[in-house]
Amino acid sequence: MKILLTHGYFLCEDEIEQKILKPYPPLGLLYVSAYLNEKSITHQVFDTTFSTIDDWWSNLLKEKPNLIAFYVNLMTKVRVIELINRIKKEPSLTAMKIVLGGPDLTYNQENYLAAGADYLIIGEGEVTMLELVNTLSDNGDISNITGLTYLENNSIKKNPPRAKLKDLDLIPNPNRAAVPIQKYLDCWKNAHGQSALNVSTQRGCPYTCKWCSTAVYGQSYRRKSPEKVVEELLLLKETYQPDTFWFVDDVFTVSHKWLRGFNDAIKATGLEIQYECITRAERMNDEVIQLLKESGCFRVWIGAESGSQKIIDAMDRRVDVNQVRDQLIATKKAGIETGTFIMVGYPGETYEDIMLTAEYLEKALPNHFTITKSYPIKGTQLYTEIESKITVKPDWNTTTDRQINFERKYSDAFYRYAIRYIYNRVNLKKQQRNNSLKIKVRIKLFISSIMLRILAK
Ligand code: B12
Ligand code: SF4
Repeated sequence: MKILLTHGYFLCEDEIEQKILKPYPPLGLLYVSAYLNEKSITHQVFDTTFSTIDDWWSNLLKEKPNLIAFYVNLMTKVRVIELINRIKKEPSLTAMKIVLGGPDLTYNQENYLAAGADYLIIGEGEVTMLELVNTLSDNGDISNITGLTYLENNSIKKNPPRAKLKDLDLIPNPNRAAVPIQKYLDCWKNAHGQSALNVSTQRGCPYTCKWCSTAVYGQSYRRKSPEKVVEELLLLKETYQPDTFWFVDDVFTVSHKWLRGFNDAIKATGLEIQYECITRAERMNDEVIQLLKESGCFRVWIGAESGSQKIIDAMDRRVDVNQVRDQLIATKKAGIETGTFIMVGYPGETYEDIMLTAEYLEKALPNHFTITKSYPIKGTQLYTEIESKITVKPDWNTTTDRQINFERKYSDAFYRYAIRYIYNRVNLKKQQRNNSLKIKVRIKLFISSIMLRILAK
């Protein structure tokens, strides 16, 4: 059977990312590819990131695989569905089977099948994909493949869930050789002076933040051994020489024991790296900061999402805002760059909560922060909570969950100004600290503050 693995992310079509220019190879897809390779399943990988849709299409018509498998997430859904439609309309591709995998499937299975997919791989993809390919090749019975959903006589057949992989050390490293890694590194280097490569050491997260999707790994926590991770890093250094690494793990410092082991393994091999990671404040302390620094961490993102404890609690984030602030300050003091994430427009959030968020950021003064207007991802607890209050739910096939809107306390304009206001307040504080106060920021803050007060009424 001729198999093609691909995804639907085209950098040339993403105007926002063209400004950010921080692309990463599709790790999940490359894990699946590595596993198929290990089991001697011949296949092709077509990485769309630096390609055009025309090139992708030409390759498809040339190769005419029997089975095409896409990675799909909330954002790439729209493009993947367009590509599926195109395949369905092409007479020479009618026999081709379409498989989907990735985080957006679990809670949208009916929609993806209605959009033309033949098979959905729910959860971790490695073993399910292998079993599907083998079973289809042998004309076998797919009803025994756990983790698989498909249509049978026009009704949906959801096989029982796939058991989670127990030992991550046993799965092969992502098949990075299948994608043009150098293009990713060059893109980073040209735009930022430093290249970066993504690495995963952990699967699952034991926490319960209501807006976060746990569709693939559930509330689990599994990890590669520190030695295996260091082995992968050494190989990547040797093969690609990236300047930095980004650990895509949900909570990098969740296990202090693991972190000590990681630090020891790095020292034992003499590996020198610089890396960036994400974690939670209550999994930080002075020892952790020291371990991060020693092992090469140059930037850590610690999320609070809000400066108001009331909103943090409403999110079930399970962290104390003062602890987040203190850990951001302590980490920066130790010489590690800090970053944090902010969300506005969460249900229950008021003007006063937004003021608390601005105050919290002024005190914590992270080097970087992002602000998002909260949106409900299907399958999350937030989605369930706001479902009856949805005001805008555009056509599923052509829009993403980011475009779903729900009844909030204030208008859309209020949240736009809230975002500007928070940025302006933090910028002003930073300028005050650096004695480089610019009148422009004061004016911007004044305007956004007045607008916010008017719109809050
Ligand atoms: C790194 C990351 C990013 C990076 C992506 C870089 C890259 N190219 O990898 C950046 C920062 C760009 C990013 C952006 C966004 N992200 Co993001 N991201 C992640 C994160 C933290 C790790 C992804 C990862 O590498 N995981 C490790 C791999 C091994 O896991 P995996 O991809 O799930 O793969 C497994 C299965 O899904 C399956 N599988 C995967 N691919 C395939 C392919 C086939 C053919 C098959 C059969 C199976 C299969 O098998 C794999 C191995 O078992 C995840 C959370 C997480 N912990 O996974 C969120 C996550 C994927 N992101 C999410 C979101 C919402 C976004 C954004 C929409 C955020 C935003 N507001 O802009 C954007 C979308 C960007 C885009 N255009 O696609 C959500 C997706 C929810 C959903 N329903 O789709 C997640 C799950 C976060 C969350 N917990 O809510 N993200
Ligand atoms: S936001 Fe982070 S800590 Fe919370 S559940 Fe998601 S991955 Fe876990």
